[in-house]
Amino acid sequence: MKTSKTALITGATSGIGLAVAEEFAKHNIRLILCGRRKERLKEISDRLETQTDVYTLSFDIRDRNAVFDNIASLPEDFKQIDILINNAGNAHGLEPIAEGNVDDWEAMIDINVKGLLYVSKAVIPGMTSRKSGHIINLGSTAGKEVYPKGNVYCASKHAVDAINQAMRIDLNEYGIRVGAVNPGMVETEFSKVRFKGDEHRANAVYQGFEPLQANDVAEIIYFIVSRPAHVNIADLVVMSTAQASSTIVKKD
Ligand code: 8X3
Repeated sequence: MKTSKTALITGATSGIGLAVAEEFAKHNIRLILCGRRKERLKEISDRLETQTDVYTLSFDIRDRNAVFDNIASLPEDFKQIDILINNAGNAHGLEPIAEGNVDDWEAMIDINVKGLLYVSKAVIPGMTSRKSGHIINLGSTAGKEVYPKGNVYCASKHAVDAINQAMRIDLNEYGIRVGAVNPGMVETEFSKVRFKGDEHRANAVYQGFEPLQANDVAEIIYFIVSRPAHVNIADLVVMSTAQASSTIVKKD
């Protein structure tokens, strides 16, 4: 008889997703770790298996069939997903709308919006049939306000905000908890991806102030999932103390 809960985490190979996996492992939550990078998944799984049961799924969240096939392939003892952490998401580029790269736009919409929907569509039926479950959608301060050159990234995170609200409404009758965590600037590979590997530009984003670390967000997510069953943290915004909005950051 299974006693601890099972969580599926997307984007588990780095940043907030990895930190959540580590935090959950400490608390003995069983893990299904999803990501594109097989070797990284293997390394992480080898490390966390000393603390909890871990199963890994390697797929590209943009590939609809791969999402459904992989989640359907889960072995019997990992099929019951109690907690879904919709974390996978990226920014690609930071350009004014007139100069934006269409491939970047598509990648952000495909990963941040469509990928999140595919995974949710694959996981939610198990939750509705059991009439229980907890979904946490990783939004962003970029889903609460729009900043210069953020255009499509902000649009994709505003979509996550809308989907989070919609899920909470549509899943209400099943007793499923749904909530979003919307972080501001977190020092991860986020800016390196946004600036296509330009470390200098990426590092500059987090210089001159103390940004959030992935672990700060992971601890909050564990707090959310460990509340009593009648408590649902519906929507949470977290920024470093130095940050007041997307464009106001107190730097040294
Ligand atoms: C990350 C927040 O402001 O760097 O989602 O785009 S921001």
